[in-house]
Amino acid sequence: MKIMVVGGDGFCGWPTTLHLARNGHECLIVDNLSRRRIDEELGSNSLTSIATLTDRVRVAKGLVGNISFKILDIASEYDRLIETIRDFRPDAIIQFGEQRAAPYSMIDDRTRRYTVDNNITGTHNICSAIVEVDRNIHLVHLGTMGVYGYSKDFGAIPEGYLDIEIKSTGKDVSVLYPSNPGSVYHMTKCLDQLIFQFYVKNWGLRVTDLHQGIVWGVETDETKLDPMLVNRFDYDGVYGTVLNRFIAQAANGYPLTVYGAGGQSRAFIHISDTARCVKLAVENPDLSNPRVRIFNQVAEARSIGELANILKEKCGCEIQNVPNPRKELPENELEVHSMGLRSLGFDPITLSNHLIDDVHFIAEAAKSGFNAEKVLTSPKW
Ligand code: NAD
Ligand code: USQ
Repeated sequence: MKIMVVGGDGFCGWPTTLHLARNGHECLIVDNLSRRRIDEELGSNSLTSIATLTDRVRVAKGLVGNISFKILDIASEYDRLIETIRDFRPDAIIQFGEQRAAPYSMIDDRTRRYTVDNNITGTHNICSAIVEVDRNIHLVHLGTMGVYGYSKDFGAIPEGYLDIEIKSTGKDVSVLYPSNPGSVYHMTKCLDQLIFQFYVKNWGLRVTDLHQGIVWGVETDETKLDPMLVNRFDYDGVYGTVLNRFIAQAANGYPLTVYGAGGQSRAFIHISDTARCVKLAVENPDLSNPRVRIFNQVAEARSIGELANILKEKCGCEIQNVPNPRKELPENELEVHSMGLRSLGFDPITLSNHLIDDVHFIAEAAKSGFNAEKVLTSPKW
């Protein structure tokens, strides 16, 4: 298949592109390199030394498969976007290209507005361009578990739609799960859902929205093929996600920064499974589905305190409970359905000592890049 990967230079997009190309797909990465620029703006860095996109793609072409790239901002360069889709004629477009850090979206007025402008306009531009070029292009979008909130108020979290009975008519209906975002970033993913609903209803677009949990891990079978293919590894207080942060902290003798008492439960998935799940979704479009197809892309749910204790037992590190900079439930139960991807063959990797060792090894090897001053940098909201 011909696949356009928007955001293919990022943490999830890069290993996914490699995985698709290694499995015979022709991939075109579209990225505006904004994530690399935000590193400069925040004075933060990937723990691993990532190669330039030009170098990554050159090495990948020789070792992995058919990959090319184009530097393009999908939010502000609509004409170039539509021209690129016309020229490349993809069977599928994968949309990873959004500002994805909740803390970044809550720093100030500028980052709130940037996150909304970038994410909503970019995603809408893709939908609009598909209408003009070819409505059969399958759009696969990376959503988030955060669209649901993280409670069991409506029982276990279903895949996108909630079956309810309307009291006044006694009728059973299925509605989009009530959105409950916890940050401006998560709010943009809720708004994306409405864009998809309308484009599917009005123009019959084919859309799969993958509500992914927190991704952990760094390397995949493909990124390990050459040091130039290494994936980025964020550990700072704005872009680092919790388990990777804890592993980097453990490797550097920094106490694990549990926000509050650690009773928050979240869903997790390993980076290798991100790549596998996206490949399953792309290779299995559902032509007959009259509505947006929504899958929960998660392997397991764990509490933050539980994660910290697993690492404490393994590495003998200390745990430091710090005041929670976020407005979120101090504790919650979480149960998530994920039959959609499993029915396509997803067999999730779950947290294991072996895998933690893998990431810990990289965090140890990249120790010199760890800047302790960048750990507690989250804004408060
Ligand atoms: P990332 O920031 O590492 O990668 C995003 C990429 O998109 C970057 O390379 C960036 O330069 C590019 N980009 C952003 N705006 C763009 C624009 N307007 N035009 C072109 N390129 C643009 O993020 P990630 O961790 O790889 O996440 C990818 C997607 O997966 C995001 O949409 C995110 O919401 C979703 N997701 C991530 C996680 C996670 O734990 N990392 C979990 C759930 C969902
Ligand atoms: N947390 C800590 N200590 C830390 C960092 C975080 O206790 O040092 C806690 C937070 O308070 C939160 C949880 O860990 O309760 C998760 O935080 P996170 O930064 O790992 O994840 P989050 O902000 O939710 O965002 C990440 C990705 C985002 C994706 C989301 C999936 O950055 O792109 O959408 O995970 S989910 O959380 O399932 O909505």
